Amino acid sequence: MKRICFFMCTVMCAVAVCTGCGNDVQELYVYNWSDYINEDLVVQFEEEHNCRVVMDYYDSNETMFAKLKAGAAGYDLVFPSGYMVQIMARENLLETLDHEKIPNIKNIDSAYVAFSLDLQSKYSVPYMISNTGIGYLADKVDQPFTPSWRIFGDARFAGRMTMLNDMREAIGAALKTLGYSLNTLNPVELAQARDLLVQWKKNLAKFEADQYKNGLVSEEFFIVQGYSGDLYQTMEENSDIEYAIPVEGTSLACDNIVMLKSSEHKDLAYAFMNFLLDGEVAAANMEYVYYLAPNTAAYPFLSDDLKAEEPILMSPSIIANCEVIQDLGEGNALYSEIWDQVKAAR
Ligand code: SPD
Repeated sequence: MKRICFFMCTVMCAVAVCTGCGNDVQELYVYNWSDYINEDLVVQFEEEHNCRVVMDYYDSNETMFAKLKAGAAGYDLVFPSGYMVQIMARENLLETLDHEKIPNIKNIDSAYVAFSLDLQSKYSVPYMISNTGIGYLADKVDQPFTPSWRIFGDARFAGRMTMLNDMREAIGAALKTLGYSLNTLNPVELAQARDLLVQWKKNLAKFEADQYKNGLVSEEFFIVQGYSGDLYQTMEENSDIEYAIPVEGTSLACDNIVMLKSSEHKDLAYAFMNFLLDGEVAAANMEYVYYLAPNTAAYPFLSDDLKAEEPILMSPSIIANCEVIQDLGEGNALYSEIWDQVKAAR
C-alpha cells in the first residue's frame, strides 16, 4: 500500500509540474527500477533541497536503454547495471562524473567496486548489489527443497511459474544450469541454453520482471525467478515465501547511478547522488529495499536482522556462487538473437 501511495504521489507531483503549479521548485527526473528506493528518503531530499523528484520506472536494463535510444528525453539520473553502464558510455549517453561534487563517494566500499565494472567511477557510482534467485511458496514445493534452476522444467508447476523478462538473467540461468559461464560467447553453449529455455518456457505463465512479485504474494505463482531484494520485499507480505540461490550458481549485479549527458538539472542530480551515498541514508535505503549498498559508512547503522540475511549482505559464500554479468561488446548481439528465438518459440 505504501509503495502504491508513493506511486500516486509521484504521479500527482508530475501532473502538478506539468500544469504549472510546481514552477517555483526545481525538478529532478529519475528513471529507476521499481521498488528500488525508500520513498521516505525521496521526501527527505525534496524537503532539504526544495525540489520535486519525478520518478519513472523500468523493468530491465534493455527496456531502459531502448527507450533512451529511441529518443526519450528529460531524465537526469538512471540506475543501470554495470554491463549496461559500459554500453551507455560507449553510446556517449553518460556524463563524466565530477567527484568533487560527490564528496560522499569516499563512503563506497572498495571491496565491491570491481562488481560495478567502472573501476574509477568515471561514469557511475555503485548503488545496490543484488543476486538473482528463486522465490517460492514453501508449502507448494517438495521438502526439503533443493533450489535448482531445473525446477522450471517441472511440469507439475506448469502455469504457476515465471522467469524474468530480462535476457541476460533468463539465458544466464540456463547457461549456469548447463555448467557454462553466463558470459559465454560460445555459439554451441548458447544454442544449448536457448533449447533448455524453450523447454522451460512450456511451463512458464510468462516472462515477467515486475508483476511477478504480486503474483507470488497472491499465490497466483508458486515459483519465480527474481531479484534478491525484490523477493525479500514479498516475504513481508506473505510469510510462506522463501528465497534461495540455485545450486548451479547465479548472477550478481551491481546497479549504479549515472547522470545522462542530456541532464538539464546537473547540480540537483549531483546532490541526489551525494545524498544517496550518505551512510545513514544508504542504511535506511537498504533496510527498505533489501539490497546491499556497498557503503562503509552505512554498515554501522544496519539492524542485526538485516545483517543476518546472507543473500542480502552478499557473504563470501554467496559471492562464490555468483558471476557478474559482463558487457560483451559485439557479443551482446548473440544474446539478443537467442532471446528473440526464445520469445518466438511455442
Ligand atoms: N527492483 C529492482 C531490482 C533491480 C535489481 N538489479 C537488477 C539486475 C539485473 N541484472
